[in-house]
Amino acid sequence: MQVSSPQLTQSASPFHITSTQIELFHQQGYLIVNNLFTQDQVSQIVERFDPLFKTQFDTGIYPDEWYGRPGLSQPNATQQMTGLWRCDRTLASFTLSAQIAQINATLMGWSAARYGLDTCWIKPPNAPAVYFHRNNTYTSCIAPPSTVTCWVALSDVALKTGSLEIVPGSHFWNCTDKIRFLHAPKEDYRTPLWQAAKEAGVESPQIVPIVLPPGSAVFLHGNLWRGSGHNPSETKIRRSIAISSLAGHAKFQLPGIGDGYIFERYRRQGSLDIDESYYPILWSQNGYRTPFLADYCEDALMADQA
Ligand SMILES: O=C(O)CCC(=O)C(=O)O
Repeated sequence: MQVSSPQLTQSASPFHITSTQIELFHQQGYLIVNNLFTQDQVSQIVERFDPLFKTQFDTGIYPDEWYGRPGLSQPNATQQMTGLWRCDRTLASFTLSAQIAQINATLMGWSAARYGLDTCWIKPPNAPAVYFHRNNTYTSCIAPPSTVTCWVALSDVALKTGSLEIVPGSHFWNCTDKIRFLHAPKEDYRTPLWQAAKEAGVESPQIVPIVLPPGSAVFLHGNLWRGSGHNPSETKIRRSIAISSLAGHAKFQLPGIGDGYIFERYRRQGSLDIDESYYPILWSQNGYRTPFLADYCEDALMADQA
């Protein structure tokens, strides 16, 4: 196993993605974009986490998935919450932003992108590892079973704070994965990666720790293998937010095909259409955006561009 540094890429405006960046994304399975959020925006997001994990939901709606509850979980447990936009309109103004959906769609060559998942990851000092996995494994009840994630650092992210780790090029691997409970594995958190590499005939996968300052982002192909190590810091909390899109034209697979323990909650009986009330279209080449969004929240990043 080798560990090396990721290739940095720069763009004039973080929201303008060049053809070179798209090419790099397809070759490597990831793309780093610096300064996607301002420090003020990072603070606006981070301020919302404490009330959420204390069960104070702005909209009164509970999240889809929720780990690391103060008073209930181990104090060093990784805090993860998914389905943030339904709980909190400030977070929704970022996670439903057309700007991020446009980058996600552009990298994937989609003419539109809809909401997929929005998740915060908060790793307190001494937080345990997160199993290596592929995000597309969690999307297999959707056609195409394809997602792309904008993972934004909300604190300094580095090996010494339990960095996100990725394996460049692993989005091409012909291998299997299965849905797992990702938190605090008893075995080596890289075990699923070693198994996948073996299946794919890759002898020595190159693991790259992502190093980012707050506000900078890495875009991840849904088939790219990723995980994160334990946070060895005694004082520093590592925080991020992951904003994933599905293709605008995505549908459900026929019932019984694939898995999606969150998506399946929102399947309409008798239809393969994905309901825009739960999975709104956030950006389209033709300008369409699901109408209710205009009343639900601002677009925090659009306002910044104006
Ligand atoms: O931030 C982490 O520690 C894990 C994130 C992750 O695995 C993901 O976004 O898929």
